[in-house]
Amino acid sequence: MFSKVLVANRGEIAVRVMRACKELGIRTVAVYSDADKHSGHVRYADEAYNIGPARAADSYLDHEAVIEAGEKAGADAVHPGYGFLAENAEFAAKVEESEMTWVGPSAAAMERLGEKTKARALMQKADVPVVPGTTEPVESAEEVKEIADEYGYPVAIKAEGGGGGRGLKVVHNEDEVEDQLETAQREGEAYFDNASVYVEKYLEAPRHIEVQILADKHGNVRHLGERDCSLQRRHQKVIEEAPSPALDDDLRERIGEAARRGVDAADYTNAGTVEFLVEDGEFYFMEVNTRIQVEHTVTEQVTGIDVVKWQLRVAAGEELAFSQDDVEIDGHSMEFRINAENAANDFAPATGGTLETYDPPGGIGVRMDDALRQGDDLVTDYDSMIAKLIVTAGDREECIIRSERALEEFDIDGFHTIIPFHRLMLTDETFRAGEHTTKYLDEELDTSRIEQAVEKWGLAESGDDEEEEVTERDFTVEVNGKRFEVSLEERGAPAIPTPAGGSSGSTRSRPDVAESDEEEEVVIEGDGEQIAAEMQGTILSVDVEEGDEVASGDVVCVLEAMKMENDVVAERGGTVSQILVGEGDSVDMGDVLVVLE
Ligand code: MV4
Repeated sequence: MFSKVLVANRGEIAVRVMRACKELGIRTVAVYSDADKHSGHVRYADEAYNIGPARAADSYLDHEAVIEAGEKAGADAVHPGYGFLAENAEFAAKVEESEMTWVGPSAAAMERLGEKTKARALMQKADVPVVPGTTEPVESAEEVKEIADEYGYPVAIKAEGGGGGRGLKVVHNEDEVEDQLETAQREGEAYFDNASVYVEKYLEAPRHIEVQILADKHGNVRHLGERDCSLQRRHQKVIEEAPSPALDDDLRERIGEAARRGVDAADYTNAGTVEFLVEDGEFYFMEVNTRIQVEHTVTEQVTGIDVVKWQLRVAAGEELAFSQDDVEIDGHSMEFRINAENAANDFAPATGGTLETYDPPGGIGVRMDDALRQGDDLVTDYDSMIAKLIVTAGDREECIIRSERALEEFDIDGFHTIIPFHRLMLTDETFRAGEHTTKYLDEELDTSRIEQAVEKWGLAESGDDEEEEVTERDFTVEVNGKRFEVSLEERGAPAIPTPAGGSSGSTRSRPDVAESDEEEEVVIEGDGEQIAAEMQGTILSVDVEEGDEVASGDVVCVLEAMKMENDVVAERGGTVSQILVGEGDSVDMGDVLVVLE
């Protein structure tokens, strides 16, 4: 086994990998950009190396910087996580050529499966059903039309290098062929440096089903069942689950075996995912992801198999210690991506903020994969996913109820997250019935329901948050022995100075609230008369100055409360020694306004 692994990633997946390393007795090396100096994966690692500026291209994507850090640290392997360099065959080859081991499929296997038409041809040969279409790139509109005539419209034109919906164009009739072909080629060139495209029959409302694979270097290939990732928004997965509510045991068995066969034929090692589209009881190969995926967690939950640990073991040459029959799917698991986005504003990512509160859920069936803690600043240079909540239970129904409970417990403050959206989904009939397809969120869900969900479960918003200063105070009160949490909001007024001394017993209590910088501590001196507000209100005028002599009954200031002007008068009289308020100030009942001596 390795003794030291460099994790070429950040955030939750870097911590996830390091946790597996720790359990295997492997020391861990983090790499980080300037933006991640204080990030969770850096804190977690045994040692950490700065590999460059915030921009990913200058740090996490810099092949030489990552390899150099590994060499400096004396690491004997590199784990890429997901994203960044994880599916970069060129980088994998560079690691293979170094002293270090690449924890992933060989660069050659990545290349075999990276190009979509090659992968389709390979799968077809291994008797894995592929979407009807071409296994050779197409070049002309005429070719596209011929294929469409054979299978019927709509057809999809897809970029060879494609992924994540980019370079995917749907053609509904002959008139659209020319434009869409050109667009797909242009996008392929722009995003993947590859203008080559191919054509498939377009399935109108498929489900996205993917199968987790593990393969060792001794010829053993196992599948760990499927995940259902049909709940996607603009090609971003939102909730993933295992097993799929849309498969019966027969289809489940056939799809798992097909994935296993396909990967076997590709001479593939390490972890991988075979993606399928499923429609009308038929399944079709789509592509292979040659990396650990975000949603691997739900597979781990229902199989009890630690996929990341096995990635490390098979990379080190160990043999898979379980047979296909040993793999049993037990219970149900869902993963909720906790993205720092405002679902009510078209899922706009947060542009900054601090985790004022981070209080994740716990208890039975709850797993948190994250890399942050309360007080951290949000790093916005990369993706918006800050954590994953994984909930596991005996069956799907219990999993939904447990997820509602866990999401209700989840307390995050400082920026928006999509927790309200998740809570909406758990009440959504289509999702609860497991009937959603890949077009559900983009084409069918009524977006006003998202706004309502954010209103109901989102950040407590201060009405007009641009202009108004809102001071919030939380109190715990007991009434007849029953506990109540009381939250008071003070709007539109500057914060009130706190009389820190105050012997009269009338100074108000102030629990831990964030004090604004301008606020000064006020110390009441002497033991003369303290004139306090008898009710909460606003100071209309202050009618005395320091040093003034006042007699019993003299007005010292005017307090507006409940739309009435109230004279605040001296009781005993004396010399004004301190004035603690000014015109326009808001005061609470009991606040000391003027002190006499
Ligand atoms: C398709 C398809 C329907 N028919 N191919 C989208 C991302 C890319 N990797 C493949 N995608 C699709 N390919 C055929 N022949 C529908 C999609 C698709 C989709 C697939 C999985 C999950 C969500 C999706 C959302 C829209 C379209």
